Amino acid sequence: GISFALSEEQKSIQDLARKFARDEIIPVAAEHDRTGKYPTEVIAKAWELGLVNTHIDTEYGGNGLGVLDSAFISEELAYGCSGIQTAIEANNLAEAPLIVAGSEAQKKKYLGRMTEAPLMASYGVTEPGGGSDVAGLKTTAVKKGDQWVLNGNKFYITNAGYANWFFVLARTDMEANTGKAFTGFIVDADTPGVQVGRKEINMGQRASDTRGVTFEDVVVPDENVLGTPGQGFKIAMNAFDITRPLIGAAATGVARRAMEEAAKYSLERKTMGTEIFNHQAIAFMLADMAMGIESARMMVYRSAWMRDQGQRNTWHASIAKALASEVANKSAADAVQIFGGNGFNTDYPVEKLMRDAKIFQIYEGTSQIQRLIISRGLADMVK
Ligand code: CO8
Ligand code: FAD
Repeated sequence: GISFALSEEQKSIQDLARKFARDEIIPVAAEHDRTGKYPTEVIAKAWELGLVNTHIDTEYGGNGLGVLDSAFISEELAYGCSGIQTAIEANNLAEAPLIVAGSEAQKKKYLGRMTEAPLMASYGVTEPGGGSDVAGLKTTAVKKGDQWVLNGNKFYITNAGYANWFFVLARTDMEANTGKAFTGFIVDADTPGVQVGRKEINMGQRASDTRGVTFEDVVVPDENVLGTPGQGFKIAMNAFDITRPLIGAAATGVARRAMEEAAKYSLERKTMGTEIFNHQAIAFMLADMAMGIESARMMVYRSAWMRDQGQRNTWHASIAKALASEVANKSAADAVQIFGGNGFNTDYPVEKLMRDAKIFQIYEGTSQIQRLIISRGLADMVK
């Protein structure tokens, strides 16, 4: 039957991540946001505690956590700073295609490596020409003997400046339909021909590292093909079934932070002879935040749990991701409103939350793309 209770182990994972956010992330978050400095030290400490690369199986040196367990961590880390959390989460995304389709040898080599040192990895799908239309990607890989030669440009790749290896999606068949036209590759970052661009200056989540990557005649051995040639699109999509619930969890963390900061402020700030919390217009904004957060978290848990049970969760993951990212944006914008002029000021915590929240509606599939998946699923249900 249904249980909403967390096990003792789940509570301790959540507590560990919550304490880490409080002690190690929150004190440095504003500085990383201001300077854009990559949070190498924070990530190394999180890695020591097992808060990075959470899905890697014990067989390869990891903790083998499920998606639900990872969601507890994502919410807490993002509560501290979603820029730092995104840098950490991007490893999970890069590793997801290997978890979905990697061979024993690939997992041992590339996932094993991530558990031996605090390395970073990147998921390279989006290109300058477009990210929503994955079927329209232009990067190519051509087979030459027992090797592949990759050419193309990827853009907005998280962790690219620090990645030890990349998951890269490339077109390998010009004629085949989408489901068979692409292949996924693992590409070592130090392979000749891999060129990483400058760090992009983003509106929010500024601790995270986003760059373009160029592949010019990059030679990749056959053994680095994920699954079989032609399976790449499905592998890339299947990876999102693992990570979209986690984006939802992170967005929930940002929304919760906004709610708590705004609630505390509203109980201190006075106007017209009373705390602003006592003006119903303010209290109801807070109530809306609570409604959104509780609902978003339930969808995150449900979609994560489904994946852990081996059920297809694509539809639920899209609902969780879209809902939570919209709750985060509304909550952060309302928190700024509740802080008044102080909300607009960088000495207070909520303007950062508003800037950070926006990306949740864009990366890992925009809100429009999630609605495309949700509405298509709905059509299938009633057909
Ligand atoms: N699992 C398995 N197979 C799938 C899945 C899935 N989830 N989804 C689709 N497929 C299969 C289909 O069944 C179909 O198979 P077949 O050909 O056998 O029928 C085939 O794949 C093609 O599917 P579609 O017909 O649905 O393909 P479309 O071209 O219509 O495209 C989408 C579908 C939904 C529009 C897809 O292109 C999409 O999801 N676009 C958004 C891309 C996206 O999310 N990009 C994110 C990039 S990564 C990123 O942003 C990282 C952010 C920061 C990282 C850090 C973490 C915090
Ligand atoms: P476009 O696809 O050009 O979309 C433009 C607008 O049109 C959007 O509003 C979109 O919703 C809408 N639209 C497009 N198609 C449709 C449609 N069919 N129906 C309705 N509306 C539509 N990518 C990676 O591969 N790896 C990463 O690590 C990564 N990290 C990122 C980090 C950051 C900070 C950013 C900004 C992006 C990152 N991305 C990454 C890329 C991200 O996934 C894409 O930006 C996103 O998927 C949208 O693609 P696009 O920017 O090309 O927008």
